[in-house]
Amino acid sequence: MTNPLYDALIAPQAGRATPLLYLGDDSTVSGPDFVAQTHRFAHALGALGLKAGDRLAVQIEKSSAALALYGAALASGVVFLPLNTAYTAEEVAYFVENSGAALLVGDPAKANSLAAVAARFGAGFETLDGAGGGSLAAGAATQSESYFPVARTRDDLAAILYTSGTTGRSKGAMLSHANLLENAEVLAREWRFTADDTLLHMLPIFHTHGLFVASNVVLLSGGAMVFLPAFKPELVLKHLPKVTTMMGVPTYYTRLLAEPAFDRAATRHMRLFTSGSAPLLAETHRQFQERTGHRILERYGMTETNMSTSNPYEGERRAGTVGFPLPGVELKITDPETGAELPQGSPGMIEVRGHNVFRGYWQMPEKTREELRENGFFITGDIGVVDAEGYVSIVGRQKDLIISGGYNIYPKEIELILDEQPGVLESAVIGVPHPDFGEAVVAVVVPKQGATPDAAVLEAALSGHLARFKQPKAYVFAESLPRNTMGKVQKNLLRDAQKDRFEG
Ligand code: MLC
Ligand code: AMP
Repeated sequence: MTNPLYDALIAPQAGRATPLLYLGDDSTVSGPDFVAQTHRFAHALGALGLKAGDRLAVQIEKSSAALALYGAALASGVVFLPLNTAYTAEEVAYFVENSGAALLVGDPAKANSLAAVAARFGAGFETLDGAGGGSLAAGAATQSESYFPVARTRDDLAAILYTSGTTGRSKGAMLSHANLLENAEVLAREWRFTADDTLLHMLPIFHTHGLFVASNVVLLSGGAMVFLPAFKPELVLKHLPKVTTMMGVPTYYTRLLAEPAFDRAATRHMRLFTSGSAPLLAETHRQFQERTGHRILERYGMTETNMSTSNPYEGERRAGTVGFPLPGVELKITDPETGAELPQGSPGMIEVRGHNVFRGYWQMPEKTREELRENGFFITGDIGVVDAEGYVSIVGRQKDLIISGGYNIYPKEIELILDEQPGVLESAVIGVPHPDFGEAVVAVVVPKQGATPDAAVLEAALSGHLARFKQPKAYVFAESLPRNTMGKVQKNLLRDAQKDRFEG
């Protein structure tokens, strides 16, 4: 009996002699303890009635227990569905309903609102806090630390990660054991991860980057992690001497460059810094090298595809590019209108095919057909170009998407709520350059005739519905929205008009 991800990521930790996790309070978690906790959670999930294939939605703080719960889902064949801790109860409700989750695990601090959400959709509810306490942990404490993992095939689902849709409704990307395992294997090999590595892990573990790229690669290669709840530049400086590698979104690196102590001496023993989830400015790449002597390795991926391209470990890491397609990944540039392949050097739609490409959107066959071709190529929505040497650059996006500090924000979701507010005729939400977040959300609002909607009132109206990071950082009032002859709002004109708003 086999269970591909459990066998590769979790089981081997039982045999390790050195700590797996170094935590922020200077305590450690050994490999055998991590496996024991994983097993106890797996029993607890079973005791709550979860069976293989059921969905487990979690909105919990990052902790070693949270990682063990992910391991428990893998072990018991339960499909893991992690959610951003910033989501409101209303946002969580959609995911629980859409996925048909059997159980929601939430932070005790939000127990009232989340328990109500779970009850509304017939899911169970348990709690787990950032210190490893809560009802789920209490239920697990008395369970056995031996567990026989449930058999899974490579095609069975391991996780569903929701990614927002351009129509405003999120879609659950179904990821199989093979998707996650093969991508982790390729990344570990390409980036030379071994048991000698310690990764500085400060990313959230509810997205592809922190959970699959960072955690899976380290678990697979037998390395260790300094596992901290969130990114803080001063904690990077504190923990840097203990680690060999770090992964981050571009905001992490621009914030580190603002720290004078982050220099050549502080990073001299590091072997690798990687960046992704959002564009790394060529200027940041250059400054980073000047300050530290290291060239950041930039890679490109998305929820539906895991990682698709990477700059080389050996060879030139070229600023402003995301490198080459990874082994096992085919990438082509096509005409966004016709789907026909374009010649090298022409910008167009990036399409990818390979072991990394997801199995479709959960219970959305039509959406799946729109984006995943029958021949296996996934239409990413990113516009790219391939140079003569094969380096891929992302030069734009066809999807109406804002990436702020590495989080994706879909304008439509915000516009739909703004348009319902009293005094608002219509709105257009755009992303404009921001020195810290890369892009920041700006709402352009057209008042109804005679009305004078107030930014503070609009902000208050959004706050019950949307996570704080999605809410506009500025409101602009306009008499009308620019439209082309087809009646489509010309967001590029709005972006041009607002492009210097946050830049110094
Ligand atoms: C926090 N805030 C943000 C924000 N993060 N606003 C816009 N964009 C963001 N990303 C807001 C909060 O709502 C709050 O608002 C204020 O900033 C301070 O909150 P905070 O929690 O103290 O923020 P901070 O710790 O500084 O967080 C910023 C960050 C974090 C960049 C460290 O956002 C982060 O860790 N991002 C990583 C995202 C990530 O892992 N992405 C991977 C996706 S996977 P106020 O107004 O209340 O003060 C993927 C695939 C791939 O894309 O290829 O990897
Ligand atoms: P998500 O849906 O959260 O997985 O985000 C995926 C999107 O992030 C991609 O479609 C890209 O638009 C963007 N992205 C990821 N990595 C990079 C990168 N290195 N450069 C530019 N954009 C990136």
